Amino acid sequence: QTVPDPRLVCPPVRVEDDRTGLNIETLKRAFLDNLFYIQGKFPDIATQNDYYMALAYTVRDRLLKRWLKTAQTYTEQGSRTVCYLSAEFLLGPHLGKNLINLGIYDDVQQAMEELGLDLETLLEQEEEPGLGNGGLGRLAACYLDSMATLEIPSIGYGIRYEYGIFEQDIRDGWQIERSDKWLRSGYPWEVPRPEWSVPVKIGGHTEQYTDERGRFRVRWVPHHVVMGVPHDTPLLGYQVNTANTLRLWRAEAAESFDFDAFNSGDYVGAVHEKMVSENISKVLYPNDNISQGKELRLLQQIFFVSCSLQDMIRIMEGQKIPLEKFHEKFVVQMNDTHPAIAVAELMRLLIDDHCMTWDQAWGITTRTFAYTNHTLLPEALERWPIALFKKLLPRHLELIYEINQRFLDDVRIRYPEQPQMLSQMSIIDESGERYVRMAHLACVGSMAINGVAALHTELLKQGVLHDFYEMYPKKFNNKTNGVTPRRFMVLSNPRLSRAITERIGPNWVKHLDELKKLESYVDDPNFRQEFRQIKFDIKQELATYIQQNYGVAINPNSLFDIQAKRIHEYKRQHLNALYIVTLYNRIKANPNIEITPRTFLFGGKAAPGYYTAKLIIKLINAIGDVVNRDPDVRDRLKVLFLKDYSVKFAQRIYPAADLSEQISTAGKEASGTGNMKFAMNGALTIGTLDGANIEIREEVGEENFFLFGMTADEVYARKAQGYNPYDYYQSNSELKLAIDRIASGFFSHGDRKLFQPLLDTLMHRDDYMLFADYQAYIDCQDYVGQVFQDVDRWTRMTILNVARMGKFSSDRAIRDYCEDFWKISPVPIEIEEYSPEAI
Ligand code: 7GP
Repeated sequence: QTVPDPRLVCPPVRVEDDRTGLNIETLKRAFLDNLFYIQGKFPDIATQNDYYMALAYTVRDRLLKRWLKTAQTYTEQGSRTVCYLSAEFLLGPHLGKNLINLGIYDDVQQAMEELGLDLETLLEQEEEPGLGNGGLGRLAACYLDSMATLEIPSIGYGIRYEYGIFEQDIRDGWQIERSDKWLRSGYPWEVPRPEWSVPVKIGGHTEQYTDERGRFRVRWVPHHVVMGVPHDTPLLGYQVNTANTLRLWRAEAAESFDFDAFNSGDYVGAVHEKMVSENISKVLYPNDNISQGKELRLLQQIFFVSCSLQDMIRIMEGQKIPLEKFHEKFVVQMNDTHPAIAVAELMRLLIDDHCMTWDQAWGITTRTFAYTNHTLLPEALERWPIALFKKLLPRHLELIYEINQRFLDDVRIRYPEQPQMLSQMSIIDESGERYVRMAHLACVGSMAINGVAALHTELLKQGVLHDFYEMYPKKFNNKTNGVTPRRFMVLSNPRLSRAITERIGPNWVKHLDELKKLESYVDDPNFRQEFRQIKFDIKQELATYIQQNYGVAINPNSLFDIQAKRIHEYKRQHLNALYIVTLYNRIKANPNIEITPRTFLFGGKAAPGYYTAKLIIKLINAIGDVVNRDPDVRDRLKVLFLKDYSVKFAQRIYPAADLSEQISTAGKEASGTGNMKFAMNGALTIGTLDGANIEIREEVGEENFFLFGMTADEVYARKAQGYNPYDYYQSNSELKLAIDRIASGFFSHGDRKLFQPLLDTLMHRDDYMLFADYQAYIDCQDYVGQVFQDVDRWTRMTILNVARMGKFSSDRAIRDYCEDFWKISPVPIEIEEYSPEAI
């Protein structure tokens, strides 16, 4: 260890009060200072966005002291660190969350008020970085929040897409997409770090050579090089000093690379190269649970993975830790297979760039990585054509062949009499056109493999990853997902949170199990009344919003029945729609029928290329257009599709729900996380035995959960018997009526063709078995309607749901990962209390 130059040892950080102070006067002064010196505006000409930016910078200043102290502590201690590799981080807005985590929400609200500004309006200004599609990306964001809160050293690594998930508009009932320009008005939360840029090689060929010590080596001569520029965002934990880093890579051209073309006068050619390089981080692929197999997507994967692994090596060099200890310094969690190329890339870095032997490199690699699987859907399993792989990543393909050969030798020893195991387990799919199977690479290269809910992990072991489970049973484990109560309760539902804290104190925010204490208030009439009132007020606010934005009047006393998630056939938004049509049919048959008034709300995006999902959106809107204005309905039913669902909007939706729709075909939804967010906010769930629904029901009690439908086993059994949806259509009169009404053109201005593709699929294939579950769903929904009338019973059920959601905090999930295989413990960050007088 060399002794650092004493002149360069950082003295204790001393910055003036305006950058760190947390009292109201200081906050106001700092805010006005930032308005002047950063936004360059005086109040007369400042926009709401200027005010938002001035406030964001004020808050960012207060994060920086904690962020730098965190980085300094980790560096000094050489702390073991989790690197969370994810192609998506769906963060949502930062400002409100940072105010909560700093503990200054109320003071800032007052400071703004004293300046004549409204905090809510400023919070609304923030454009969220929509750098994810749905569950997988949002889970990554919840986990980063929990890791910071639990003081776990961690770095999130991903891609800084210039365009995140598209903005959704609805025109004539159809989804239309608009590009998301989240960076347009400036993004105050990040710090670019060009000095830590790294080169990433693409294409070309490999050459063998013998080095000066006579060793056999391989050199990769790339076709070109792209630079990755890190952009860092601090992520502060809740009421701790820990602020960890999210490091997102932006692709840039390696400037010096095409000097030849430039000098020979081909300026346009040189600029073209630059454009092609920058394309890599241009746009997020808008697919959830679907792999499209596009070249640019593979480029995105190698790009962020290579940047991140090189960055880890740089960090080790900076801390003077020898590279042999890579797996002691870092554990690298792969969020699905999007980063699975990391297994080959780390091998390449260790062998080609750092001269390790194969065995040494493989020993490190297989102690470093862990793989989380997020889906069983075959269309989401990533495979890359060999030809594409060879064109972009010739060296990685060689390494994968070698990994595979050694792996298949093990398989042969293990199963000498079963040659079919070789083709089944091979990393290379050779059944037709040849592919690299990324899940197989991830399994072979990882020390741990997990699913995201108990059922999902079991199904992985029995199904897609069965052979790997047999071979490496100890690698497999379950980590049921969780969500952060800071964003999805404290921030999004301040009134409920306050009511809870008044009864059981504030500790539940960090120890969600303490919500259990609410159970003793379940019979307290005051608490019940307050609980109901909070829900009512929030529903009324949403009703006002809907009136203003959609011109539809909804009744805040009606049952708010909400399905908010990506649109997907397996999630069965159209089963929900069939219930609506069924209720409508009953009203048309008997306008005086007794029914519980309901407001059906939908939200969610369809992948732009997923035609059926888009048709489901059109169907919901078409039904709404008719039902909402039919006088026979007498406002007892309202149906609305709320456009452009986002994290920000989700925060408004969860607190307003009475009923949460979690109705996927059993065995298809790996976990679900919206199910948790709804229940924490006092919605009851109608759901199948799928994903985490099963565990939610176990926790809240079966009497407090509306269960219906086939189990995963029954789904498989029915399919095996030969499932004929048409039989259900013919034998179930309400189902037939509902389908026939849609087919008749009743909801489509007489157009009988419009929904035919959707109805044909249902009647003749029905892959997701809506018809088989239809009657059970209808009966369960009718029962929900009855229970809702019994206000006391309903309230009791909702309180018990909230009280029993402790398990579903992402803090619990992160603690499980830490104890089970991350083997990381908290590193508290000490900050000497700053006092202005001390200067
Ligand atoms: C999702 C699963 O569909 C959802 O059930 C789960 O809660 C969530 O991950 C978090 O674990 N999967 C995706 O978003 C996805 O795109 C394919 O998976 C890779």
